[in-house]
Amino acid sequence: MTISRAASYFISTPIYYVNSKPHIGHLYSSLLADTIARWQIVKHRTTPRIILSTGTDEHGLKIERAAITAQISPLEFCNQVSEKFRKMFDQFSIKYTNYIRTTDKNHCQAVQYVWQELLKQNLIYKGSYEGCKDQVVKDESGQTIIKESNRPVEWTKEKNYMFKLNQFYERIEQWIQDKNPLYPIKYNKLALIQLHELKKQGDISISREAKRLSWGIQVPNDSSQIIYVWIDALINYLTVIGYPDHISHWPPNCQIIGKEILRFHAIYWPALLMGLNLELPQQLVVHGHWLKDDKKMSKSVGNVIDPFDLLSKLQCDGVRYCLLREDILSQDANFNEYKMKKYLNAELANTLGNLLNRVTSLSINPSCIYPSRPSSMFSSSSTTDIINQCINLPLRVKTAYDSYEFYHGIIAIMDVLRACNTYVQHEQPWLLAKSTLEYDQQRLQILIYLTLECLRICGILLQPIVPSISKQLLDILDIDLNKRTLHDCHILIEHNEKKLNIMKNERISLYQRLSIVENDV
Ligand code: ME8
Repeated sequence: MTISRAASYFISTPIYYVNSKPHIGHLYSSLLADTIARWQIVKHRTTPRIILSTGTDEHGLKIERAAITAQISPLEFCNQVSEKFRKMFDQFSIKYTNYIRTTDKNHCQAVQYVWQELLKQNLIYKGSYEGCKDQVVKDESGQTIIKESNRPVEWTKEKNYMFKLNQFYERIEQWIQDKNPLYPIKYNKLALIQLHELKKQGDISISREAKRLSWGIQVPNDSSQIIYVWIDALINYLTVIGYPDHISHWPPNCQIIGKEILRFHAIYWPALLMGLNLELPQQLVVHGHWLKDDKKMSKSVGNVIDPFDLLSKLQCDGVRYCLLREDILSQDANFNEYKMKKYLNAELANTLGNLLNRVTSLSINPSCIYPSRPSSMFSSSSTTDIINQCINLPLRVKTAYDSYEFYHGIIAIMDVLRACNTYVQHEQPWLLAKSTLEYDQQRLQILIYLTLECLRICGILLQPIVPSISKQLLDILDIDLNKRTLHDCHILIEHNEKKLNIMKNERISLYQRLSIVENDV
């Protein structure tokens, strides 16, 4: 096995169960990964090679049952739903480099290889599993029932293979304490609590009897057993980088997960990697849940928001903006379409769009020019303020984006754009344009130049969030493709006067205003 170490960045998302169609919760995890990956590109002078993996988790009883209900074969069922996920990612500009399906042949091989390796390390033994195969809840009378079907629980005892998780608890605890690999930081504490709970149970069962569950990957040399779906699923992160033959990048720089799968990623996953003598991920980024009316969005509750429906109303960049505009890392958040539309109107249309429209309008900038840097910059308090805000903005945004708090970055950008709108309003450029005084003309040039500089910087910093709107903006400003990085974000750059890529009289709409009504929720 070889591991190549070119300058690359590997980020993964969970792989999604295909027992239900995609909703915005799934979209969010992959969108977050895509935004982080795009930020790596904006942040670095030389573009790193990005590996962004996402995909679908296709084995297990739930999926077998869903296929029976749909009256098609499990594979046909998986093909159909997996394709919907892929389509969703494509339509929301999620630039994944690897789309993995756990039914892929190379994945099944990788899982069986891992099994053999763990056997060689003497980490797997035959034991028995006692418990319930389904997720259970208590009903109103206090009886334990199966969550999905509401049927009484059937407790089972069967022969299984066990994994020696016991051997790893201490090392995992050490890892969490020393490295704080989970972000937001509070999840390190939670992972330690979960670890202490699990420790009481000792080793874990990692196979199921094939007579109860046939839709899965068989244990090598034992056709009576199927590999536990979570072991199968976690190994996807190895399959995507070419394990076991040639690993193109290891360890992952960042792995995105929803908070409900913390235990699997903070405990089982590092244990497996330790068993394989592989390095542990550098960071696990955990996010909260999208709720609808204070309930977690999920198929079983029936309160899911359909991303395709939203796409037709808000467009790709509109949905991206709304989802990233909300703080969902440290907490859960309600999805509220009315609020989202208000953000879009107030920020993308009225603040960003409006500023560009003003500075390119016929009455202010009739020849549609991006002036060269004026030789003297009047140091009035308003110009100094805009210049200072633009100087400070890149670092503010970098700090926010580096901590995956994209909403903080967006707020900082909008603050500056709003301030710039106020500056324009205050300077009354439509009057300056009519004046014949040299002083007024200079002031107008400064205003146009500063406003376009401000838009250029904001456009660069918005690239990870709204890639197509920022591309449109930077193209209009005629910014070189290789001058769109964080390092190009300093204000007052020198360049020759140039024409904006916009026709006279053309109205620019970076984002169409949306009509909203009060009860449109
Ligand atoms: O757990 N809000 O798959 P899954 C935010 N196959 N994110 C949400 C969400 C919500 N309401 N609902 C789902 C599985 N997600 C396993 C994972 S990984 C090796 C195997 C996101 O289809 C969130 O990232 O239930 C969550 O962890 C993931 O989808 C779970 O998707």
